[in-house]
This record gives sequence, structure tokens and C-alpha cells, in this order.
Amino acid sequence: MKLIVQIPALNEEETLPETIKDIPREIPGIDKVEILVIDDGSTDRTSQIARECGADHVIRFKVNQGLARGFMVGLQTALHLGADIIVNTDADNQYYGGDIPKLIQPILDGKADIVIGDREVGSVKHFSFTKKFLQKAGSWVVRVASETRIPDAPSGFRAFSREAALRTNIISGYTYTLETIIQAGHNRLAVAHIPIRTNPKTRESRLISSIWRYIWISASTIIRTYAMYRPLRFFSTIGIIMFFGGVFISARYLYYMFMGAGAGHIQSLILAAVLMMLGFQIIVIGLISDLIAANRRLSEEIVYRLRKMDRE
Ligand SMILES: Nc1nc2c(ncn2[C@@H]2O[C@H](COP(=O)(O)OP(=O)(O)O)[C@@H](O)[C@H]2O)c(=O)[nH]1
Ligand SMILES: [Mg+2]
Repeated sequence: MKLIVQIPALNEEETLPETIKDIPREIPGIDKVEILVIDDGSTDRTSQIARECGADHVIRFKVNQGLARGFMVGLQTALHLGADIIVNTDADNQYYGGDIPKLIQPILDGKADIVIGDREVGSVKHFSFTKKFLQKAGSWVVRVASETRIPDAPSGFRAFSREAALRTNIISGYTYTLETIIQAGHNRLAVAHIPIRTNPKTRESRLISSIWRYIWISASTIIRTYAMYRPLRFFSTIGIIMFFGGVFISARYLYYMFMGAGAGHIQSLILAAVLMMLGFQIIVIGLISDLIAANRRLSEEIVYRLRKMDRE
């Protein structure tokens, strides 16, 4: 069993040494632990520091590609290097490295494909009220969209089995955290969670520079991912509501017409017609998206087999 711990890093020369130092190199049930740092176009000495501190592999992008891309390249590289389990942790030493054995235990036991470290956000003192609220609301939406029961969806401390890593495809460019969970839920991978510890805060979050931007990007990622996996349900729900809204308004119009007062209600007749037409079209869009989604499932299967062959 080989474990690779991957650390996406952007300008992290200050906190990377501690992060690497805290990663246990001997874990029961694991023959070899290796560390992979993905330096995403840092302008400081992140890559050199990573090597000096004992990272076994360092990938460096010349220009910044964003966390989601870095995460994907990390997963693929780890698979290439023969990882059986891949753990992701943050370079700001936010997560407690000593919890890695606990995090991978459900995978070793054959009970999970993905394990998400749950920070038990309610009890983290240095999280602001807004961050806690966003984390909770976001996690709830992700639970509904992914049909899983993950309490801490944006957590970056997580473990993937080789099978889960082979099946993961990230489309969004900003964050991988939400998309991986929704995808895993729909691919029927076993997603588990366990409580983990966090270290005192070392610096402000770089990803959440503006709350509104964060909400906007997270919401659009969730909607896009959900629509990708459940297009018919997504579009037909909207379409049916509009269509029957239109039916209701036309029934009301017919009632007035038979009562002899139709002339004053032409506006609502127009609204009814527009709603019914739009609703019908949205349902048709749902059907087309469903056909596209069927293609996507086939493509995903091909990508999965290619990756597997590549590894063998
Ligand atoms: N590859 C990559 N990693 C990034 C980027 N921005 C932040 N990170 C890394 O992502 C992790 C989480 O970032 P952080 O600012 O701590 O966000 P937090 O999750 O809100 O605490 C850290 O390891 C950062 O070094 C980026 O643009 N590209
Ligand atoms: Mg952080």
C-alpha cells in the first residue's frame, strides 16, 4: 500500500515546512508514504522549500492554473506514481497532519472510496460568523445536490482511494471541493466523513478573498455540477412549474371569459401563453441535456479505462 499526500501550494514558503514536517511518514497498514507538492506558479521559493523540507515529488506550473486544476494534476500524478491512497491537505498547515492515519482508515477497511475530514465547523474558534454560516449553508446544498451526508463540504483535508481518483473529473476552475462530492455521490462512490482536528490559523484564506465572489462561484459550481448529473430533473422541475403556472392563469382567464369579463384580462392571457411556451421549451432542453449527459457518462467510462490502462 502506497500513500501519497498531495499539497497544492501557492506562495506558501512560510507555512509549507511545518505542513510537511507534521505529515507522519510511518502509518500502520501503509508501506510507503510520499509527499507531492504542486506549486501553482508561486512567485516565492515554494518549490525549493518543498524539496529542502523533504517533499518526494514537486510539480511546478509556470503560470497559475488555479486550485482545481492543480488538484486534478496532483491526483493524476499520484496515480502515475503508483498511489493506492491519495490524501489532500492544505499548505497553510490548516489541518492537523497527525490525523492522516485516522482519515485513511475507512479506505483501508474497505468501507469508503472518499473520506472527507470534518472540521466540526461550529466549534472552530477562529472562523468568523460569516465563514461558519457559509460553510453550513454550502454543505447543506451540497448534501442535497450530491445525495450524500457530508457535514463539511468545503474541507480540503480528504482521502481518495485509487478507484475514486481514477473516476474523478473536475470541470470547474476555481475549487474542486464541492464538485468532487457531487460527482462521487452520483457515481455511487462510498463517501464517508470523520471528525478531524485543525491547527491555529496561520493566515487569512486566499481562496475566499471576497465573500460575494465565493458565494457566486460556489453556487454556480453546484448548479452546473447538479445539472450535469441530473439534467432532466433539474430542467423539468423548472419547466413544469412554469408550464402549470401558465395553465393555471389560462384557466383563470377562461373563467372570466365565460363570466363575460374576458376583455379586461388579455394581459394575463399573454402571460399564460408565454409561461406555457417557455415551460415546454425548458422541458425539451432537459430532454436534450439528458441525451448529452448519457454521452458524458460514456466519455467518463472511457477516461476511466484509459487512466487505468495508463497505470498498468
Ligand atoms: N494550486 C493552487 N493552490 C492554491 C491556489 N490558491 C490557494 N491555493 C492553495 O489551496 C490551499 C487552500 O488555500 P487557503 O487560502 O488556505 O484557503 P482556505 O481553504 O479557505 O483556508 C492552500 O494549500 C493554498 O496554497 C491556487 O491558485 N492554485
Ligand atoms: Mg486555509
